[in-house]
Formats: sequence, structure tokens, C-alpha cells
Amino acid sequence: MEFNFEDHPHRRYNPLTNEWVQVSPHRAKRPWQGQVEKIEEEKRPEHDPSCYLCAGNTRINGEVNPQYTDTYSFQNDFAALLEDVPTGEMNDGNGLFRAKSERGLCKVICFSPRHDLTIPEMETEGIRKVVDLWTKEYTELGARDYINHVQIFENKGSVMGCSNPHPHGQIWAQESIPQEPAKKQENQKAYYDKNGTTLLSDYIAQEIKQQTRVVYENEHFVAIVPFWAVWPFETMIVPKRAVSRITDLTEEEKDAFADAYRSLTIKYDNIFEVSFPYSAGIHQAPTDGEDHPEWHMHMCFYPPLLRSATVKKFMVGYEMLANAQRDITAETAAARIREQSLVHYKSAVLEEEK
Ligand code: H2U
Repeated sequence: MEFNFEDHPHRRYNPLTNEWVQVSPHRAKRPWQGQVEKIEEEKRPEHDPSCYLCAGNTRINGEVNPQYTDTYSFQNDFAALLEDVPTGEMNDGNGLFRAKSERGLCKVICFSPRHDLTIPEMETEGIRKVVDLWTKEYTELGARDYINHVQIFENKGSVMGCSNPHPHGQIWAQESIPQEPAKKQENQKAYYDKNGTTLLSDYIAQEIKQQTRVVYENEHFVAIVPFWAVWPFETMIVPKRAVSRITDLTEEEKDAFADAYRSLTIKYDNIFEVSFPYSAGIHQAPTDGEDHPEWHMHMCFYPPLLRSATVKKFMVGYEMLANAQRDITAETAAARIREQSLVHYKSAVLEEEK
């Protein structure tokens, strides 16, 4: 019997994080007798008077949101990071009890005044305005001399802990470079120093040639299920040019970014005909005043759903105690995403009803 990646258990390597994932494709063939039902999604109004993020409404702390027409950002009223923190450090000497003060700030980014929309239901022009706001925030927050990292992210869906269905994301900006981007920085730097090219430009060149894990592509961006994906439908949107940070994208590339973000999330929603939950975020160069040619920015999507609108993957047991693990291969997941229409299932229904 000869080994093949489609049928036999194996491990895959993630060169960005220097971590491994256990892949068990043979398990995906086991019978499934659990739920497969669709869920009824509540119909939301365009403006909800009780929503803290809608235009003109009063937030919990009494501040009133302006009558914004596109995007709107504000400092998180319950920020996890604070600017005004005295500097302090603790180290017991042999490194067993270490702690360090951390300064930073958190913002909330409203994607649209429309309470009833999500990114895949917005027009590309509207999403482009979100990209523009991310660019502005990265620039302004990163310009503060003590801010060395700006983490842009979106939690979509209550299953991901999102507290409000109004389309929004967050930004946490801070002194230290957090662990995930720090790992990626180290590995990208080692690769760049050795090869003189970014790890991701060499990687996506091969992905584009092979096409097996590509789920969407336009002139400037490619969306792929990475070879080393952990979450069942994990993807990554990567600019084709080696761009270190969002502020280095050309106007045309920003349009292409918005298009890729929209197209990928439409396909996601169409898989189970449900608003597909995920945590997504941009990994890019730190704002520490250095050039960072090794960094190739990318946006990661980590959706928890596995088999249906309600059956999600749990990162428990072996994953918690030993190693990340997945059943369906990245190639099978990619084929499933790729085959989805670029017309959102809700607008397809509307078209049919006409
Ligand atoms: P999440 O739904 O992704 O948790 O984001 C909503 C954020 O909005 C959350 O971090 C903030 C919460 O602290 N928020 C305010 O800053 N002001 C409010 O009036 C309500 C919610």
C-alpha cells in the first residue's frame, strides 16, 4: 500500500508559525448522524434603536454616535488595553514569575450604518471604505511612538463571541508584538534573510500554479485554504505583490482587497446558507519604525463550522492537550468553497421571487 495525502493520516507543517497540524482524512469518511438542519435567521431592521453601534444612538457610557453614513470608529468603552498605565516589570530572577505592564488602546470599527447587513451583503464600494478606515487607523495608531503593533480583526457571529450583529470589527493597538504575529515575523525574517524573497510570495506562486487550494482570485489578491489549515474552512487572503502593510497597497490593490473579502465571505455564506461565523484579522508588519521587508501582509479567516449551520469544530481534547488536528483535508475544503456561487444565497432567493 502506498501512502497518499488524501487517505492516510499525516502531519502538515506551517512555515509561518513553525507549527504542525495533524490531518486525519480517513475520519471524514465516517458516517454522520447528527444535525444537518438549516437555522432560521432573524430578520433585522436597517436601524435598531436599541443597538449601541447604529448611527445617532447612545452608547452604554452615554456618548452619542454621529449620523455616520459609511464607516465609523470610536474608542472601545470597555477597552482591554489602556493608554494610561504606569510602567512596571516583575521578574523573580530565575524567570518563573515574570510580568510586565502593557499600554495600548482598543477601537470599535462600524462597517456600515446598516444594522441588517454583513460584509458579504455589502457592495464592494462599501467594503472598500472599511479597507480605507483600516488603513487610516493603522497609520494613526501606529504613528504613536509607544504603539508597535496594530491588530485589526473581526468577530462574526454570536458563536464567535460577537456581542452585536451590527457589522463591525475591532482594533487593538499595543506596545508589544503579540504572540501570533511575533511567530510569523520570526519565520518570515529567517526565510527572507535566506532567500531574499518573502515566504508568502514563493508560497502563493506555487498555490496559484497548482490551483488545488485556491478558492478565489482577482488581479491583485488570492484567497486560499492554506496547506497547513487547522480550522475546517480556514482561508487566507494574500496580496500577489509582496506588500508589508496595508498602507503600502495601491488604490487599485485596495479595491481588489475589498473584492476578495466580499467574494470569499459570499462563498462562505453559501456553503450552509447561513451567515458564516468566523474570526478574521490582518497580520502585517509591526509599527515599530522599522522597514520589515520580510513581512508579507495577509488576512486570516478562522471559521468554526464543520458540517452544517450548527455543527462546529471544537478545539478540545487532543487539540488542547497535544496538537491541532483536522479531518477533511485542505484540498477537500478548498473544493467545497471554490464551487460556491459568487451570488449571495439571500439575493439569489430575492431574484427567484421576482
Ligand atoms: P464584539 O461584539 O466583537 O465583542 O465587539 C463589540 C465591542 O463594542 C465590545 O468590545 C464595545 C464592546 O466593549 N462596546 C462599546 O465600546 N460601547 C458600547 O456602548 C457597547 C459595546
